[in-house]
Amino acid sequence: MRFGRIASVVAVAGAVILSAASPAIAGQKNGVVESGEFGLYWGTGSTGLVYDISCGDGNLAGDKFPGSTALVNDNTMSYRNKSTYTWRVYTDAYTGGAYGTLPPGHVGNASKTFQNSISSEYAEVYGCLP
Ligand SMILES: [Ca+2]
Ligand SMILES: [Ca+2]
Repeated sequence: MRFGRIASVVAVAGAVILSAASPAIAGQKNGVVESGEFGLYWGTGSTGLVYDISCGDGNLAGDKFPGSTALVNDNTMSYRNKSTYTWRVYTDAYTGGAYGTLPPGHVGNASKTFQNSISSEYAEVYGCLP
């Protein structure tokens, strides 16, 4: 009886560790825009595939949407900023071309200049912005 009680305590502890570990799976480029991340969506209205980044990407050329072979560069139509920083998106790589700013919490569609034209993106914070 005594061993039975110990076994059940261990089982409960194991379950707690399992649920605590699941946020560790989270991260950028997992196809889910989580807290602290910025997402570029293939479609308008935050639909379709999403490229989720936590700090920045200087060149989207060659990058693919997570779980897909679709390319990100010049191929996104909407945004979701789930970080506490303003993000900048650029029409060329490495902060080139036109740029737009997207405040924390912003969800919306790209304006005409940025539709299927974004090639780099950065969080407006020291250590991310070049
Ligand atoms: Ca993510
Ligand atoms: Ca890249």
